[in-house]
Amino acid sequence: MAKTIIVSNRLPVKISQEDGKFQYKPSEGGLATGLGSIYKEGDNIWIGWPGMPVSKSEHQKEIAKNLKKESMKPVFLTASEIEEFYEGFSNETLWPNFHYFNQYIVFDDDMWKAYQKVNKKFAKAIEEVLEPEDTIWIHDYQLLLLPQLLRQSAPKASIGFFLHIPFPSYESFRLLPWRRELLNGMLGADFLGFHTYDDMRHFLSSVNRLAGLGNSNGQINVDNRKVMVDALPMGIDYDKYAQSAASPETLAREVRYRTSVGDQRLILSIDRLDYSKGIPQRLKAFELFLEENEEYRGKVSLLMVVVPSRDSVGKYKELKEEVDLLVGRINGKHARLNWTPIHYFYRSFPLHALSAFYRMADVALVTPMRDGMNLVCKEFIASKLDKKGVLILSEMAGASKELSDAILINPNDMHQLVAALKRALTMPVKKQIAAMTTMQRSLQRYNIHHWVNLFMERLNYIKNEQKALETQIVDQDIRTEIKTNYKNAKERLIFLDYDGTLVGFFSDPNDSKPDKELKTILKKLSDDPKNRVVVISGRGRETLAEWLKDYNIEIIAEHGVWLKERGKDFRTITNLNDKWKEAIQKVLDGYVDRTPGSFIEKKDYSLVWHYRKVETGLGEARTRELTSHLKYITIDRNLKVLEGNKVVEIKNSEIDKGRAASVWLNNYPSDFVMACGDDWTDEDTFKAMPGSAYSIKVGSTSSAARYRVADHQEIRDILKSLIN
Ligand code: GDG
Repeated sequence: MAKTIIVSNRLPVKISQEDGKFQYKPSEGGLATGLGSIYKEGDNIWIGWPGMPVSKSEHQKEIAKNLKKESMKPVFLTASEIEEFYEGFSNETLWPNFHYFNQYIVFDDDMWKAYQKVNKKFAKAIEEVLEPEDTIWIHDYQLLLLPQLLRQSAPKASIGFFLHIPFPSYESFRLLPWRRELLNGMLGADFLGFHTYDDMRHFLSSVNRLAGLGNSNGQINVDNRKVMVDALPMGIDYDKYAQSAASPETLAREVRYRTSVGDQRLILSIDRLDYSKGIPQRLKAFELFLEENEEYRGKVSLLMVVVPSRDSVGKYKELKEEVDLLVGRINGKHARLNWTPIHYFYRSFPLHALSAFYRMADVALVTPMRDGMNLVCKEFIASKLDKKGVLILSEMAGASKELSDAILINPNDMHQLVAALKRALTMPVKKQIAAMTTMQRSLQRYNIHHWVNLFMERLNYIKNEQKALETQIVDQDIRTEIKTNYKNAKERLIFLDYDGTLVGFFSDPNDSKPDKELKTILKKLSDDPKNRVVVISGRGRETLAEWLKDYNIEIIAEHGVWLKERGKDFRTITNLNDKWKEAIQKVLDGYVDRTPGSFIEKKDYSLVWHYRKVETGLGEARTRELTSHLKYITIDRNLKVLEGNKVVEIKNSEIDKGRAASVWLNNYPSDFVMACGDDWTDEDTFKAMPGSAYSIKVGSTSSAARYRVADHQEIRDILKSLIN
């Protein structure tokens, strides 16, 4: 039976050694709870590092055996791998880069090598259990190369990837010497999920710039495989936090803690020790708040939990020292015998203690400089059973996109933060309840289970799309069928689009004249007296007439404006008018003035704005502007505006390739009809074809054609098989 394989750097288990014996404790992380319902089912399995170096092979065997019972499979890392792959490349290169702390990046080839090596190690561990129908869900920045490694060994596998931290803008990502390899690694997945739309668009922009691949509604065509990218904000196990907040153990703790803290109003802050979380900035803001608002001294305390993390990495050690100093300084300066400004804990607490803190807090102060999502703020909201309390949230956290009812702040703006604290502490209860109610509703709905289901649903969706495209592929059987029907036919009609179908794309469109191979194909095909070969293109009639003059070929030019039947001159399909061209040309001239590298192509009944030589991104932005501009000025002129491959074309509405092709279909009844094309203008041709025709689309976007091939070379191969 097909199974699901979850892969993350860490397994959802904490292993410790007591008196030589290994102890296993499930970890309480959000991901572990969310995926718990999946990985424990049937043959499903979670693969990852067990969190400690284990060098002895008998220990490894014992741990593997015990974890197997819990549906887990360990990947053991050596001490140097932990240092170079995990602490090194993952946490000293990728982490700072993805969180825009570029001054902290360590560029080190050995760490990169270790990263590659460990990703391969993970790939091997997966391959040991992987079967063809399995689904693999890979998590996070430590495993960016894994999707592509698995794609190579299992081309048909269903591979999903989720990034838990931000994906940086291209301007940050491009700094990494290994940016292409990393991106290529990720593109091995079928579905890539990010927390926010910003992360998703940053990723798509890097894919565009580094791999030259555009996207349509988040779908990218990677080596003829459809890859989907989407924003899928991770939720929390809402009920777990709500229930924990109501539990007797939590209530008992709250009473105890209250007695110790006294009658203070409480501001709560909980994070892992990390420079991305903005802990020093938060402390300084609290200090400034006390200095500017004397009346709150003795009345408000900051309860700050910092969970130890990555303390063997240099920057984290420095941060720890900075935080210790700041807390010491502020407490030293402001404390009174009966009041401690900051209750600071550098350790972790059990869930019930956290729940008690969440319940007690009047204000949660969540102010990361950058955060992929941030779950703490969501847990705070879920724990507020009486709906009283205020969340101050950094706009740099992914969660801010969902929690717009919080007080949103820029963590670099100290004065805004101080003002936010004042606002939170004076907010009327009614307002607190209103904001909390809205946020709770949203978090209840978009909870962790919803997130897991949606991820799986999206991955299945794109896999099914891929399969649907595959069923139409021109395989050997279809080739044979085409060939047999071709041979048996008495009259044949063959429509061939030119660019993208008979030739590939060149940076200069004048380079795409027929080459030697194409010349031979066109010659043989058009010399056969049973054949009528029609080249049906968007190009101007002069170019086509010149390039095809040596063959017995008929022509449809300018997407159907000009028709040339055998032995006759070019004629237009109807009485077309071109009076509109002057006014539209003026508009286009304005865009050429503002867009270096772009130019206008003038055809008899259409105008084309080309931007293939324009800076990536700028051309696309101008296209959006131009098409919305044209929408208004073409409305009463009977024109249509069409976007193509780095072009925008304006032409009369009554023109399309399908109408032109129908002229041949009506005049020359045939018992073999074939039409080949690659872009949306060819869709009109495909739609005009009779049901028995062989309509063949080049490429993997959706199409009305019956069949599809990967590239123009395959079209040539099919044509060659017919004429030889
Ligand atoms: C990464 C991304 C993204 C904290 N102290 C204790 C404790 N915690 C738990 C919290 C929360 C979790 O740790 C922290 O999660 P965050 O989301 O806030 O931050 P990261 O660890 O940096 O997580 C982040 C996340 O991945 C998920 O995609 O949101 O942006 O950086 O659940 O409750 N748990 C216990 N004791 C503590 O003292 N038991």
